[in-house]
Amino acid sequence: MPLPKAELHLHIEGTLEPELAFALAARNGVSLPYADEDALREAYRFADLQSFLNLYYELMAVLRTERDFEDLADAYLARAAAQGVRHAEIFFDPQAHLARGVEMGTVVEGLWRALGAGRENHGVSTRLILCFLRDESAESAMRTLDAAGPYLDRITGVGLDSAEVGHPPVKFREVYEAAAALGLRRVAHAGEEGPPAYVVEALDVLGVERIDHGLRSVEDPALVERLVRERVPLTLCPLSNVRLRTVDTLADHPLPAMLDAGLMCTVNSDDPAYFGGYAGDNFDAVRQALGLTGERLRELARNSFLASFLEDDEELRAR
Ligand code: ES4
Ligand code: ZN
Repeated sequence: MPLPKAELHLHIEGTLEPELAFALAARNGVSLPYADEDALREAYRFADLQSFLNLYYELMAVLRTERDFEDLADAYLARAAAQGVRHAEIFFDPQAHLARGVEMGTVVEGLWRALGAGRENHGVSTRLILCFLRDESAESAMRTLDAAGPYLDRITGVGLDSAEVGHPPVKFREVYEAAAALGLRRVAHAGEEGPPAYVVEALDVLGVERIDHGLRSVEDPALVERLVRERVPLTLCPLSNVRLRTVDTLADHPLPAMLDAGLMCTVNSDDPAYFGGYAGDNFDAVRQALGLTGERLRELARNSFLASFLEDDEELRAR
């Protein structure tokens, strides 16, 4: 039995497996510039975050209808459940779809059909987190938040993702203020490729409750001390860090040192179809490469529920 866990850093578009990508391409009459699934898999060699993002956005072309988003989310929930995921807080990137003429309603309603049945069909509870693309303008982010107005009963929070360097959190101050005023929870990617100062800014300017990645926080001892003191959860993604060359090998990952320092770390999959594994695969990989003890692995699983947006009673039931 895999360890029960919550997944807190998961881009639903990053769960698009090659098989489903080709099936949806056929269903929608979209042509992909890859001969077959193996040829597509060959493209999964990334030099950095941007080289991954280029493919990630390109493959989204196959996602067109509510049913496509439903099938995508249902496939994810099945795989996650098989690896012990009991609760998933799921990112989606509406701007990437709006830009292709796919409406907010198509995305949210489609995802919701799968997520609404997720507890019954897969034993997984879920939350949805709308992410703004930080390499787009703050005005575009604000328009996106407006477009989400009719669906706010289905959206728990907002996040910030895509190309990090050169797009500091402060760019989105007003959008995050507006999101907070709407009662939305706030998270942001920071310190993946960007400097520790972006982590500080996400906390101080955007008022986030969790930091997605936050890996480069380790370069700033004062920041580490603060994150420990304030018990700010970090949603780490070890296999992602290897594939995007943020760390050289898994054996070099600072996770053990971060846990020893008292940081509230969680282990997540980010874009599992692209990075070689789902939540359980990430747990297995760090256990093997870093020799984490059973106690450490249970701490990571416990942290995942504590850092989730579940209410206390729901959290205890999910565990
Ligand atoms: C992402 Cl790994 C990662 N980093 C930033 N933005 C993203 N969007 C999807 N995956
Ligand atoms: Zn991410």
